[in-house]
Amino acid sequence: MRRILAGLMLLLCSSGANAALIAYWNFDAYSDTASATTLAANAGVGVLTIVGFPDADLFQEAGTTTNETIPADLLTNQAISLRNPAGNNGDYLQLAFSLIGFQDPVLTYVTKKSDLNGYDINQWSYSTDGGTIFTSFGAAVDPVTLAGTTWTSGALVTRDFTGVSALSNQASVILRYTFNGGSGAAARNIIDNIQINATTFVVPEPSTCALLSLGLFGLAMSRRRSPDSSARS
Ligand SMILES: [Ca+2]
Ligand SMILES: [Ca+2]
Ligand SMILES: [Ca+2]
Repeated sequence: MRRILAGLMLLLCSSGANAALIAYWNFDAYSDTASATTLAANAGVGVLTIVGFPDADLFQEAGTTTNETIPADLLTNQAISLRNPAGNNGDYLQLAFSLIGFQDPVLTYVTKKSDLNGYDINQWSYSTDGGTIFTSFGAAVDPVTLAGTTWTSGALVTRDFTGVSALSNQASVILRYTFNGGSGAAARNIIDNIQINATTFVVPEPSTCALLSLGLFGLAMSRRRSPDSSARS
């Protein structure tokens, strides 16, 4: 009986919303010379900003098709490379976008560090007030160590913000990625194919779902109580 009720509630309460692409960066044609620090999304709507890294520490490097979506990276081998860990610990990149009409964003991207001197404590945080207050989210990312141009499946990173209601239906969402833990000047971290997907915003209200669930719960409780109620009285 309880299983049937749980199934019923799940049916009644699931929004059935599909994930939609909010913003995507593939670093197509990212350039060593005069490296951009502001990048419009290649699909969807969003702006990636790099703060702190000088041009001399920003490069393009061999990327991957892992986590690539439409449009494809025309050069297929472009990723962004962030160097000189000793000089840039504490610097960050951030993704700004709107979640109006959306909730439960999921962030995915591929990343690796060239060697053990690369940034290995990279912390995501989020803001919904235009970038004044940031809230740390999840464990710090220690990217897989991969020398040269190789990529493996271990390079795919996911940060699932599902259930972070503070982000739901917000006009100004910023996800910040702060680089730390690096040493030396030669190491670098490489990032490619950043995606943010989210589901349709569902207005939280005492919905049919909640009322029905309450009713079903009440029914379950009364059924549970009835057989032995005489023994207790
Ligand atoms: Ca790419
Ligand atoms: Ca550069
Ligand atoms: Ca710096």
